[in-house]
Amino acid sequence: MAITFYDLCGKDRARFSPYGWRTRMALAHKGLDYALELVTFTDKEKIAFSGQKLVPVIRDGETVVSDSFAIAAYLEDAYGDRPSLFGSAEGRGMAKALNGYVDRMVQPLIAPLIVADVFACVGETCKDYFRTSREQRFGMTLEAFQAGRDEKLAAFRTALEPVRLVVKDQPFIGGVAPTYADYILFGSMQWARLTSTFRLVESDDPIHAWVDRLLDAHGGVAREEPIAAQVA
Ligand SMILES: N[C@@H](CCC(=O)N[C@@H](CS)C(=O)NCC(=O)O)C(=O)O
Repeated sequence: MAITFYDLCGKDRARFSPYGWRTRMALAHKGLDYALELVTFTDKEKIAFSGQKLVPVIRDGETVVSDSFAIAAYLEDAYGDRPSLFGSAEGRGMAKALNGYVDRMVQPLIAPLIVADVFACVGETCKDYFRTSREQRFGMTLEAFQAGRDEKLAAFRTALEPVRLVVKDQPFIGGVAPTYADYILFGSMQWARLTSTFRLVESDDPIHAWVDRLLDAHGGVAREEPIAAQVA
Protein backbone atom coordinates (compact mmCIF):
# COMPACT_ATOMS: atom_id res chain seq x y z
CA MET A 1 0.00 0.00 0.00
CA ALA A 2 1.31 3.43 -0.88
CA ILE A 3 1.27 6.11 1.79
CA THR A 4 0.69 9.76 0.90
CA PHE A 5 1.90 12.25 3.52
CA TYR A 6 0.32 15.71 3.45
CA ASP A 7 2.72 18.08 5.22
CA LEU A 8 2.59 21.83 5.75
CA CYS A 9 4.93 24.02 3.74
CA GLY A 10 5.91 27.65 3.80
CA LYS A 11 8.07 29.78 1.54
CA ASP A 12 10.30 27.83 -0.89
CA ARG A 13 8.65 24.53 0.10
CA ALA A 14 10.06 24.89 3.64
CA ARG A 15 8.72 22.16 5.93
CA PHE A 16 8.81 23.44 9.48
CA SER A 17 5.56 22.27 11.11
CA PRO A 18 6.28 20.79 14.56
CA TYR A 19 3.52 18.23 14.03
CA GLY A 20 4.70 17.48 10.50
CA TRP A 21 8.14 16.69 11.97
CA ARG A 22 6.64 14.22 14.39
CA THR A 23 5.08 12.36 11.46
CA ARG A 24 8.16 12.68 9.30
CA MET A 25 10.34 11.15 12.00
CA ALA A 26 7.77 8.42 12.64
CA LEU A 27 7.76 7.45 8.94
CA ALA A 28 11.57 7.45 8.90
CA HIS A 29 11.65 5.34 12.08
CA LYS A 30 9.38 2.78 10.44
CA GLY A 31 11.42 2.94 7.23
CA LEU A 32 8.28 3.62 5.21
CA ASP A 33 8.35 5.25 1.79
CA TYR A 34 5.68 7.77 0.97
CA ALA A 35 4.54 10.21 -1.66
CA LEU A 36 4.74 13.78 -0.38
CA GLU A 37 1.99 16.36 -0.91
CA LEU A 38 2.85 19.82 0.34
CA VAL A 39 -0.01 21.91 1.68
CA THR A 40 0.26 25.65 2.29
CA PHE A 41 -1.75 27.50 4.94
CA THR A 42 -4.25 28.64 2.29
CA ASP A 43 -4.36 25.46 0.26
CA LYS A 44 -6.36 23.31 2.65
CA GLU A 45 -8.86 22.08 0.09
CA LYS A 46 -6.10 19.56 -0.65
CA ILE A 47 -6.93 17.86 2.66
CA ALA A 48 -10.71 18.36 2.58
CA PHE A 49 -11.05 14.57 2.15
CA SER A 50 -9.79 14.20 5.74
CA GLY A 51 -12.81 16.08 7.13
CA GLN A 52 -10.75 18.64 9.03
CA LYS A 53 -8.34 21.51 8.29
CA LEU A 54 -5.02 20.68 9.91
CA VAL A 55 -1.91 18.91 8.68
CA PRO A 56 -0.27 16.43 8.97
CA VAL A 57 -2.61 13.95 7.28
CA ILE A 58 -1.75 10.58 5.82
CA ARG A 59 -3.65 8.48 3.35
CA ASP A 60 -2.74 4.81 3.23
CA GLY A 61 -4.87 3.01 0.68
CA GLU A 62 -8.43 3.54 1.89
CA THR A 63 -7.37 4.77 5.32
CA VAL A 64 -7.12 8.48 6.08
CA VAL A 65 -5.62 9.64 9.40
CA SER A 66 -5.17 13.18 10.72
CA ASP A 67 -3.52 14.36 13.94
CA SER A 68 0.13 13.48 14.45
CA PHE A 69 -0.43 11.23 17.47
CA ALA A 70 -3.26 9.34 15.75
CA ILE A 71 -0.95 8.93 12.74
CA ALA A 72 1.82 7.47 14.92
CA ALA A 73 -0.66 5.07 16.54
CA TYR A 74 -1.96 4.04 13.11
CA LEU A 75 1.54 3.42 11.74
CA GLU A 76 2.44 1.40 14.84
CA ASP A 77 -0.60 -0.86 14.42
CA ALA A 78 -0.58 -1.12 10.63
CA TYR A 79 3.17 -1.71 10.40
CA GLY A 80 3.76 -3.85 13.47
CA ASP A 81 6.53 -5.76 11.69
CA ARG A 82 8.63 -2.55 11.44
CA PRO A 83 10.65 -0.99 14.30
CA SER A 84 8.28 -0.05 17.10
CA LEU A 85 7.48 3.61 17.76
CA PHE A 86 6.28 3.04 21.32
CA GLY A 87 7.98 -0.17 22.46
CA SER A 88 4.90 -1.40 24.32
CA ALA A 89 1.33 -0.51 25.28
CA GLU A 90 2.83 1.17 28.35
CA GLY A 91 5.20 3.14 26.13
CA ARG A 92 2.27 4.27 24.00
CA GLY A 93 0.51 5.63 27.08
CA MET A 94 3.65 7.43 28.26
CA ALA A 95 4.14 8.92 24.78
CA LYS A 96 0.55 10.14 24.78
CA ALA A 97 1.12 11.84 28.13
CA LEU A 98 4.23 13.54 26.76
CA ASN A 99 2.29 14.52 23.64
CA GLY A 100 -0.26 16.30 25.83
CA TYR A 101 2.48 17.94 27.89
CA VAL A 102 4.30 19.30 24.85
CA ASP A 103 1.10 20.44 23.11
CA ARG A 104 -0.42 22.14 26.14
CA MET A 105 2.60 23.29 28.15
CA VAL A 106 5.62 23.61 25.86
CA GLN A 107 4.28 24.75 22.47
CA PRO A 108 2.57 27.80 24.06
CA LEU A 109 5.92 28.81 25.58
CA ILE A 110 7.77 28.52 22.26
CA ALA A 111 5.28 30.49 20.18
CA PRO A 112 6.07 33.90 21.78
CA LEU A 113 9.78 33.25 21.23
CA ILE A 114 9.60 32.69 17.46
CA VAL A 115 6.22 33.51 15.92
CA ALA A 116 7.28 36.67 14.09
CA ASP A 117 10.25 34.72 12.71
CA VAL A 118 7.90 31.94 11.56
CA PHE A 119 5.88 34.61 9.74
CA ALA A 120 8.98 35.46 7.69
CA CYS A 121 9.14 31.81 6.56
CA VAL A 122 5.51 31.68 5.41
CA GLY A 123 4.86 31.98 1.66
CA GLU A 124 3.70 35.32 0.25
CA THR A 125 0.22 34.05 -0.58
CA CYS A 126 -0.30 32.87 3.01
CA LYS A 127 1.06 35.85 4.92
CA ASP A 128 -2.29 37.64 5.38
CA TYR A 129 -3.95 34.45 6.57
CA PHE A 130 -1.13 33.60 8.98
CA ARG A 131 -0.96 37.09 10.47
CA THR A 132 -4.73 37.47 10.86
CA SER A 133 -5.35 34.00 12.31
CA ARG A 134 -2.44 34.19 14.77
CA GLU A 135 -3.11 37.78 15.83
CA GLN A 136 -6.71 36.79 16.54
CA ARG A 137 -5.47 33.84 18.60
CA PHE A 138 -2.90 35.85 20.57
CA GLY A 139 -4.95 39.05 20.86
CA MET A 140 -2.07 41.24 19.65
CA THR A 141 0.30 41.71 16.71
CA LEU A 142 2.91 39.03 16.03
CA GLU A 143 5.62 41.56 16.79
CA ALA A 144 4.08 42.52 20.14
CA PHE A 145 3.65 38.83 21.00
CA GLN A 146 7.33 38.16 20.33
CA ALA A 147 8.58 41.36 22.02
CA GLY A 148 10.73 40.90 25.13
CA ARG A 149 11.44 37.29 24.29
CA ASP A 150 14.69 37.22 26.26
CA GLU A 151 12.60 37.56 29.41
CA LYS A 152 10.28 34.73 28.33
CA LEU A 153 13.06 32.24 27.70
CA ALA A 154 13.52 31.07 31.30
CA ALA A 155 9.94 29.77 31.56
CA PHE A 156 10.42 27.74 28.38
CA ARG A 157 13.73 26.30 29.56
CA THR A 158 12.22 25.36 32.91
CA ALA A 159 9.38 23.55 31.15
CA LEU A 160 11.97 21.29 29.49
CA GLU A 161 13.27 20.10 32.86
CA PRO A 162 11.32 16.78 32.88
CA VAL A 163 12.92 15.80 29.56
CA ARG A 164 16.32 17.26 30.46
CA LEU A 165 16.46 14.99 33.52
CA VAL A 166 16.12 11.97 31.23
CA VAL A 167 18.41 12.89 28.34
CA LYS A 168 21.29 14.00 30.56
CA ASP A 169 21.53 10.35 31.69
CA GLN A 170 20.66 8.45 28.52
CA PRO A 171 20.88 9.27 24.81
CA PHE A 172 17.14 9.36 24.09
CA ILE A 173 13.84 9.37 25.97
CA GLY A 174 13.40 5.94 24.37
CA GLY A 175 16.73 4.75 25.81
CA VAL A 176 19.69 3.92 23.56
CA ALA A 177 17.63 4.64 20.45
CA PRO A 178 14.87 7.20 19.79
CA THR A 179 11.19 6.35 19.97
CA TYR A 180 8.08 8.38 19.20
CA ALA A 181 8.35 10.03 22.63
CA ASP A 182 11.55 11.70 21.36
CA TYR A 183 9.96 12.89 18.13
CA ILE A 184 7.22 14.79 19.98
CA LEU A 185 9.41 17.43 21.63
CA PHE A 186 11.96 17.17 18.83
CA GLY A 187 9.27 18.41 16.41
CA SER A 188 8.94 21.59 18.44
CA MET A 189 12.69 22.11 18.66
CA GLN A 190 13.04 21.53 14.92
CA TRP A 191 10.22 24.03 14.24
CA ALA A 192 12.19 26.71 16.08
CA ARG A 193 15.56 25.63 14.67
CA LEU A 194 14.31 25.90 11.07
CA THR A 195 12.39 29.17 11.38
CA SER A 196 14.35 31.28 13.84
CA THR A 197 17.92 32.16 14.71
CA PHE A 198 16.87 32.80 18.31
CA ARG A 199 18.73 30.36 20.56
CA LEU A 200 16.23 28.35 22.59
CA VAL A 201 18.78 26.39 24.63
CA GLU A 202 22.45 26.94 25.45
CA SER A 203 25.01 24.69 23.77
CA ASP A 204 25.88 23.05 27.11
CA ASP A 205 22.24 22.15 27.82
CA PRO A 206 21.64 18.35 27.63
CA ILE A 207 18.60 19.19 25.49
CA HIS A 208 20.96 20.68 22.88
CA ALA A 209 23.00 17.47 22.68
CA TRP A 210 19.81 15.40 22.50
CA VAL A 211 18.49 17.52 19.58
CA ASP A 212 21.83 17.03 17.89
CA ARG A 213 21.56 13.26 18.23
CA LEU A 214 18.07 13.36 16.73
CA LEU A 215 19.32 15.44 13.82
CA ASP A 216 21.61 12.50 13.02
CA ALA A 217 18.87 9.86 13.41
CA HIS A 218 17.50 7.94 10.43
CA GLY A 219 20.20 8.99 8.01
CA GLY A 220 20.10 12.62 9.12
CA VAL A 221 16.69 13.33 7.58
CA ALA A 222 16.10 16.22 10.00
CA ARG A 223 19.54 17.75 9.52
CA GLU A 224 19.16 17.69 5.73
CA GLU A 225 16.12 20.00 5.81
CA PRO A 226 17.21 23.49 4.70
CA ILE A 227 17.06 26.12 7.45
CA ALA A 228 14.26 28.43 6.32
CA ALA A 229 15.36 31.21 8.70
CA GLN A 230 18.53 31.73 6.67
CA VAL A 231 16.75 32.23 3.37
CA ALA A 232 13.76 34.14 4.74
N1 LIG B 1 -3.10 18.16 17.02
C1 LIG B 1 -2.68 18.32 15.66
C2 LIG B 1 -2.25 19.76 15.42
C3 LIG B 1 -1.93 20.02 13.95
C4 LIG B 1 -1.71 21.50 13.65
O1 LIG B 1 -2.00 22.38 14.45
N2 LIG B 1 -1.20 21.75 12.42
C5 LIG B 1 -0.95 23.10 11.98
C6 LIG B 1 0.41 23.17 11.34
S1 LIG B 1 1.70 23.26 12.50
C7 LIG B 1 -1.91 23.48 10.87
O2 LIG B 1 -2.31 22.64 10.09
N3 LIG B 1 -2.28 24.75 10.80
C8 LIG B 1 -3.12 25.20 9.77
C9 LIG B 1 -3.70 26.55 10.05
O3 LIG B 1 -3.29 27.18 11.00
O4 LIG B 1 -4.52 26.95 9.26
C10 LIG B 1 -1.54 17.33 15.38
O5 LIG B 1 -0.90 16.85 16.33
O6 LIG B 1 -1.34 16.97 14.21
